Amino acid sequence: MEDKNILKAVLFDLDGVIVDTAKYHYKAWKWLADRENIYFDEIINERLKGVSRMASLEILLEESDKPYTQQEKESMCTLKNNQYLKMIEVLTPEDILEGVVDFLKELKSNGIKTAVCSASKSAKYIVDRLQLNAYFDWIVDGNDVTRPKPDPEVFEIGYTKLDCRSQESIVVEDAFAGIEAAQILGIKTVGIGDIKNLSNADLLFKNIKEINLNNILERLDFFRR
Ligand code: B16
Ligand code: MG
Repeated sequence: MEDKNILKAVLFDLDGVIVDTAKYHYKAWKWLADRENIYFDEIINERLKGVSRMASLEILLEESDKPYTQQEKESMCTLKNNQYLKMIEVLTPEDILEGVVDFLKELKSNGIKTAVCSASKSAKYIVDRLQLNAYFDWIVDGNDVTRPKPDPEVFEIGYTKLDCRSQESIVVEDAFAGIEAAQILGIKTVGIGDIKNLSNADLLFKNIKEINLNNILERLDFFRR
């Protein structure tokens, strides 16, 4: 029997899906923007979700007329990241978003592999702080990829490391750029968040608490093993 409709892998974005580090990214970028006298708000911040640190800075600098050298941009990224790293020192397993552990347990007990596929260079550190290592078969982070989302590289590495194919996988994402990346590979997508930011997702939930295998498999055209 052709098994292409059997779900074998779930690829999770990290920030905004497993843990709300997005709020710390926002605070750290806002701190940098204020320091440089650049206008920055939550609407602009939405475009930063899922994209790399340097690509985020480039978006933030669209509001500035001042030309910055590459070296200045790199030190701005370092300054922002240092702020961010200080903020995430406080993360504990209590910060795991509600519903995440239940869903991960359900996937494990159904023999479905899992990976974190994050643009963040701090993804491994964050998974450690959340004590979630045992639930993931692989972690792909911002150090493993050369091209940021919406390039699909991070997800391509993810399903390959899990020994699966794109059509046997789904992606769970909170960012428009991440959904776009998955769809380039033909991976079905589950968006977490608001329709106004995630109109491109195949299925959409307000939060991960609402997800379980029953309410995604059939709607994404997968069969149980
Ligand atoms: P860092 P994700 C992404 O993580 C964030 O959503 C995005 O806002 C951030 O710029 C990017 O990681 C890089 O993070 O500066 O820590 O390397 O959503 O792909 O898990
Ligand atoms: Mg995210």
